[in-house]
Amino acid sequence: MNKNQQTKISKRLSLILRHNPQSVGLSLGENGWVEVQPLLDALTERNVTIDEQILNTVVNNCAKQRFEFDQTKEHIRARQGHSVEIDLGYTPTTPPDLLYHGTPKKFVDAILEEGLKKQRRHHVHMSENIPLMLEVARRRGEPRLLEINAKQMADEGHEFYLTDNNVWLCSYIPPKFITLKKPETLKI
Ligand code: HQG
Repeated sequence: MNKNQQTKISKRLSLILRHNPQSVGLSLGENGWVEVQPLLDALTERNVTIDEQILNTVVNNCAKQRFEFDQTKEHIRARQGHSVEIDLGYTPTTPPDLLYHGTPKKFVDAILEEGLKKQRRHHVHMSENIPLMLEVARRRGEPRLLEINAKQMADEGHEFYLTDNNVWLCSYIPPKFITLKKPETLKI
């Protein structure tokens, strides 16, 4: 299976496991888990050639590690990024002092004014990985980096969650905790 085929399957999995399980006649179970076998059957019925081995390959090779199996390997879910209403069951975790969020230049003014909103997803996504955040920003335009004073936010009672692929989640970030990093300091 080449990279293109893997990307195609990964995108289809994202669609099903984060946004539209009904598109293949499924629904998300508790904490977002879906049974593997019905998922494989549903995809196969829709001419996506996939078996357990291919699914393992896609999940393991995914650079962002978006998906995870449970311990029995009978269930799979997306680790974050959902738009459907689902409780992922994450417990609040103390964040590092600073976190980062990448966004295109065109959104910066609004964000500094209104804060970072989760938009159609469940949470705002942040990371300690600056290059990754810049890559996320680049999806939509000229990248900008926002530094989040996570320690102060946590001290003031905001809750943070950490996924197993090291994405930090939060429901909203008020402007006072956000600093725009100067582009020249990042060599972007
Ligand atoms: C922006 C993908 C204007 C926010 C990515 C972002 C990531 C505002 C966009 C993951 C705003 C929402 C998440 C405000 C926030 N005014 N714009 N007040 N508040 N925004 O896709 O963080 O590959 O929901 O900056 O790679 O870009 O799918 O969030 O630009 O890791 O696994 O509104 O999704 O991961 O966009 O991306 P998104 P995101 P996967």
